Amino acid sequence: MKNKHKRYLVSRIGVVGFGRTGKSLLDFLLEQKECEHIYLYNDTAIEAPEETAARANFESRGVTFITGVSEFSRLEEVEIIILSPGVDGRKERFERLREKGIQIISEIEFAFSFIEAPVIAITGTNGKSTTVSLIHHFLSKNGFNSFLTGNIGTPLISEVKNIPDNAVVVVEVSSFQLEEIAYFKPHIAAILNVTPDHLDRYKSLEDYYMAKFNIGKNQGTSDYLILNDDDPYLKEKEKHGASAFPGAAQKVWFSRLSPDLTSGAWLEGNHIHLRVNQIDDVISLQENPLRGVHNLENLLAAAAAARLMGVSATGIEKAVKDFKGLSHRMEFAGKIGNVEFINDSKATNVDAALKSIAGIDAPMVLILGGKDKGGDFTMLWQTIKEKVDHVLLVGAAAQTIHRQLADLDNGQRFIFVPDFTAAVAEGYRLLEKSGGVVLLAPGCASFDMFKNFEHRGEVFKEEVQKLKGIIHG
Ligand code: UMA
Repeated sequence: MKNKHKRYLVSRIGVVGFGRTGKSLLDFLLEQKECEHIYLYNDTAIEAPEETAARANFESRGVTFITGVSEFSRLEEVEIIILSPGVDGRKERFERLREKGIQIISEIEFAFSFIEAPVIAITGTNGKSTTVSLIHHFLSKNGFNSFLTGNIGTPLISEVKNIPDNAVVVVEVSSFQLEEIAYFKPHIAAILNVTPDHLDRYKSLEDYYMAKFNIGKNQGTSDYLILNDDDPYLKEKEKHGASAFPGAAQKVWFSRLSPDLTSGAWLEGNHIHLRVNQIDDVISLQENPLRGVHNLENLLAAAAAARLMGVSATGIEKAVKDFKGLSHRMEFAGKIGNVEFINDSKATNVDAALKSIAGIDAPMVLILGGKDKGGDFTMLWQTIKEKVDHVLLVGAAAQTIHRQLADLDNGQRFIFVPDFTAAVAEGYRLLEKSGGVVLLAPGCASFDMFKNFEHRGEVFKEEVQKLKGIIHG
């Protein structure tokens, strides 16, 4: 085992959070002989039947469970703590542990210490999952042994032992995962965009954006950082010169709107023009299956990353054609008569909802609401006014959204609905005569009513199918 692999293997190690990440970390740590005492801390009790079974299994393998905030100080017994992304390591309680000399790292930092293969890491407020999936598809279709992991759903640590040195690791990283990194160093990184999100966790937008900028902080001059030239914040930062972005990577800019970039990736009509390392390539998007302008940005970033990794332009062009879009991202959820239902449950913040709405040109009913993350819904007003006939408000944030938006329109467009059964039925009723699109682009997290955004999207699709059954008998 190489030295860097040993960096975090200590005798007394703690994992915080008993979700997907925590469980994968425990599985991995139990196989490491250096880790003699493994602790799992979770703020809340572990009570759901499937969770208690998982806990019993880990306990039988030697893991010590500590649950409940009153027990937090027992983490003082460990040398290193690995955090799940949902756990905010910048809170005072973790500061106190740091003062006692305990090292606190994120799961991607830990997992990275075991990886020799090149890593492509993608962050950004929106578009991350589609972009990593595109890159993975471009690589896999062109003979690369690519692994797709991270925030998209599979913790990086769960793949580590399967990754040979000649593979390429494509990892979606969230700002949460980037908060506690020390050596994490992708060969190719991208910041797709930065717009307001997660303001329930961050003190300010700047604070949130800086967490994302961490992605490049360890990159050297032979690495690449792909950046969005159309993003006002990133563009403004660029004016600060070499110090604008942490790290020393070569910058590769992409743009959907400016055909006058002198290098990087940009759109020319229905083509992507790539100029990386002084080589020009053109990729046709004639058979691009992805809906929405935001997906053009994802394609530009993905094409640049794949090309930098050595995939040919022809190879990328061929792969674009048979890329299957992801579930819950502008996904076709069914059609009843002339009413089409689109599931964009992954639009969990205001900016993502804005882009979803902008991508549709038809009479529209929008389903908005869920768990508010401190979003500014007034940002939606202009687009709603131009494109949306009615807004159905659902979930815990319904009143907040109504307060922010209703004054602007005497409340005319807004209808409260109790659940998704009612939202689907009402959306259909409103568009039954004219035809159009019922768009689920909630602009909020899902945790008020659902397990996660996937669950919310599945329920939406089921409700559409149920209504279809009722109407068509
Ligand atoms: N917990 C605590 N204390 C806290 C917070 C959580 O004890 O302060 C416990 C919870 O009780 C629970 C566990 O931690 O038992 C959950 O941990 P987690 O929230 O980190 O969830 P995981 O299941 O490990 O999933 C995480 C990511 N979740 C979050 O970032 C919130 C998943 O991203 C990711 O797919 C997964 O790791 C694998 O890498 C989801 C997400 O919503 C999709 N991400 C955000 C986004 O995309 O906007 C960043």
